[in-house]
Amino acid sequence: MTIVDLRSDTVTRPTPEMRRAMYEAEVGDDVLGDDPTVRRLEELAAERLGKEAALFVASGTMGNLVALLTHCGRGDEAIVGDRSHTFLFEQGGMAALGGIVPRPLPNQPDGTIRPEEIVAAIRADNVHFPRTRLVCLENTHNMCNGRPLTAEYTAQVARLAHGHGLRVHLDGARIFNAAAALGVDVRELTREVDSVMFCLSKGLCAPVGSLLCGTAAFIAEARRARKVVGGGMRQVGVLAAAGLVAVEKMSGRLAEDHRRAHRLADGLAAIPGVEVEPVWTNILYFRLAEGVALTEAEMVARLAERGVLLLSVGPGRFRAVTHYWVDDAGIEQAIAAFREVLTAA
Ligand code: TLP
Repeated sequence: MTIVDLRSDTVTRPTPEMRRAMYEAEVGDDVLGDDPTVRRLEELAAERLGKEAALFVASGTMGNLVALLTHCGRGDEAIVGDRSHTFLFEQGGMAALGGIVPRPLPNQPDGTIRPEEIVAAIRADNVHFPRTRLVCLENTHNMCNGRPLTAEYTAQVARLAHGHGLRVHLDGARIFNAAAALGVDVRELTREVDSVMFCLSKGLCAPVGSLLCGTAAFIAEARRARKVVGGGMRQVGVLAAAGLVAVEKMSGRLAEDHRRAHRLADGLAAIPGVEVEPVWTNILYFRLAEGVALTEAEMVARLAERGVLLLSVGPGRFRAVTHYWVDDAGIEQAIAAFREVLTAA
């Protein structure tokens, strides 16, 4: 039976071309600055994201943490969306490891934070208050239906933040999905932000790694922060080699995953008992209608028996994510499996 793994785009395995590149990678000690493959990847990432420099890190979580540690000192405050990955799913690392105070503001359903709420949250200079240093945005917004933030919104937030002496960090784990969905060059989405992290290991299929991009001075400091969290890696060109293929070959094909997510949404919407939420990129959330006599665990298990894997993400709610290793036949298999499971229920 073919397995259609829709749990996340993080399940993507490296392509054969990546494995060959990994095997053949030229390597050196990257902490000493000697790994030519890592250097090439960092240069390529900086160039593609429109920034001066970039830093290869082990994961998206590490990239966001290193960015926070570099922008903020202990006791500083960072404005974050209350549904952002950084706030919800990174163990509060900014606070636990960096002494940085998260200031969560409501994420609107479209993934934005209202500019006026950002301005209102900025602390006055007062001995009682932490100092507001940073605004964090997320594009695409995972928990807000994978919705892309527009270049205009990002620029608006950056300008108002800069006007108040704050910096802006962008969790761009899926920034190439945002660019594909909006039909813009990725640089349009990153131009005004001070730092951006993007992941190689999600829709781009690399096995490991993320890049943090910003000014040369910021990246030099971030290199120190990466070292203190144990992220200084040695002959890591074996991983960067896959990352080069990811950026060069995989970043341009994501619209295909979006098309399949829409097809899956249309297929599921036609099945009684399924309530599909809007789809913007490769992330699809849906609910089971009231009256469907299946627990979340039963639903996941019955689909798994039919080779279809997805995640339950709350009462009656599920997430399915399309990616390189799910083709058109996989989408049809998933729709057929849903129909069977829900007809039997
Ligand atoms: N997201 C994962 C899970 O952690 C939820 C997923 O399956 O979607 N920023 C965003 C927006 C993310 O979605 C993720 C991972 C990260 C950061 C963290 O990346 P990693 O897993 O590489 O630390």
